[in-house]
Amino acid sequence: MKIYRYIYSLLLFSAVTLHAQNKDRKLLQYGAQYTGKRKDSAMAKFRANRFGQFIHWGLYSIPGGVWNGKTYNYAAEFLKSSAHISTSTWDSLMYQFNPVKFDAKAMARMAKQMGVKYMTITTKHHEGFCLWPSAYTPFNVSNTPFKRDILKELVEAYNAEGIDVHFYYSVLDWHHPDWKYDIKSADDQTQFLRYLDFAYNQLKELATNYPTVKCFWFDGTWDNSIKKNGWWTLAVEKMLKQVHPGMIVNSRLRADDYGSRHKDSNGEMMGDYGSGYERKLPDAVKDIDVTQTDWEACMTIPENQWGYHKDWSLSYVKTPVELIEMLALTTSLGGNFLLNFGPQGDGAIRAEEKQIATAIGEWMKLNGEAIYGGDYAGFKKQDWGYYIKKEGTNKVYMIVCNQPLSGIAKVQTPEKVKIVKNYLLANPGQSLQIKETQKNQFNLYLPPVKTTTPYIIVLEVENGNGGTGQYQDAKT
Ligand code: H76
Repeated sequence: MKIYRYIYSLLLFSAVTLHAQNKDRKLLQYGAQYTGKRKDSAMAKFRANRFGQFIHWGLYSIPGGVWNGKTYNYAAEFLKSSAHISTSTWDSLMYQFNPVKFDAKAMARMAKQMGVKYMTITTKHHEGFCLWPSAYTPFNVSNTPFKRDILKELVEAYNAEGIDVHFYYSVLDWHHPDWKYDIKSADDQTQFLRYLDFAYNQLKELATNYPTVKCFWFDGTWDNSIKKNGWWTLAVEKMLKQVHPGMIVNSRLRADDYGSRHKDSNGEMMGDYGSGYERKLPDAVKDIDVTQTDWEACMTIPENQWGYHKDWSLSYVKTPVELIEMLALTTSLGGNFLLNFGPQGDGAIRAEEKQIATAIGEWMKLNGEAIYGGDYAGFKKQDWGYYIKKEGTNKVYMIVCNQPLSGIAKVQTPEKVKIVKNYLLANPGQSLQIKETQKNQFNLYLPPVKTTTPYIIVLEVENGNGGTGQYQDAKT
């Protein structure tokens, strides 16, 4: 009898909470289109790629943060704003745009060597200048001394190296006369609708004329004007997916009926992956909820420079090992890591970026198998570094970033996970001694380190009880 009453009260309780949830749920026309992660092959490829190269290149690459002899220690692609330069003066930079050292094939080779599987290029940044010969504005590369379709050359060169290409597109546009930051009258909306039409046409043009593009990375969508026109963001998502089934868009594109961004008013992520982590990463202990959706973090090498800035000594510049650790952390939480490069105004890649690319590439060559197709492993985070589970295998990689002075790496296995084998990725013949210390807890005895970059221990796991079970939890 008791059990029936229990079941009955459970049913009653869940019926009541369900009802309450439904009542609180807002009916949305422009909210999330689905929940959870996409399961199709295009998204699986995006996810398995894990490591990408961001490229910021535009007219801002010419002054490189310096205007009339004065250096502005602010993001170089924001120089127009930080140095208070008029739109007509800024726009006339296009007549100086002649990147004679631009070599798409060399850039793609560098990216390949670095180990990225995709590249995201700024087709148009906030300044409004287009790297492709758009039919919708003369403010594009075909009207510069250089004339060539830079976007096409990049897409072809990267695709030839087997690297996917994604397009960054800024909705915010400092050049277009119909762009508005807010809508305060019917006239404002009429004007802004002209802008939205323009941007929609450009996006359709990009998706159609560069049909291998896999993903659109939207930016500059945070103003009230967009929040009040959430319908447009869904229209764009739908149009791009109509042009190419499998197309991927970031959450930053989207606003819903109430102006809620990234996540709709019911808390569901919009678009196909979260793109809120910019120049910062989640906390590997506190923020594991990021693993519930696909996501990507984008990162600069200096503190806050995306476009080329002449003087990197003005801010902290990350080392290759710091960047590798960021890549490992991101992968361990089921995210993608997009590392930014800012080519010079003449099209060359600065020496610092080349060195960083080389160093990361050397590491990726030996250790990349833990990154590609890597995912959240469900193990408790330990101080020595990060766990990465390899999709479709029985392997869990331990990326050791901090060598413990004890010489011991602690491992706590999740329920029903049994370690059957361990070895160094760099030397599969070498297994480490492992000792069970408590229930589901183990010590791995580490080799003395000779390396100055993170190294990897591979665990082969199977379903089963983690330990011998001889240790009981204390009763307290
Ligand atoms: C603020 C801002 C923009 N978002 C980054 C991805 C860069 O494009 C930066 O200019």
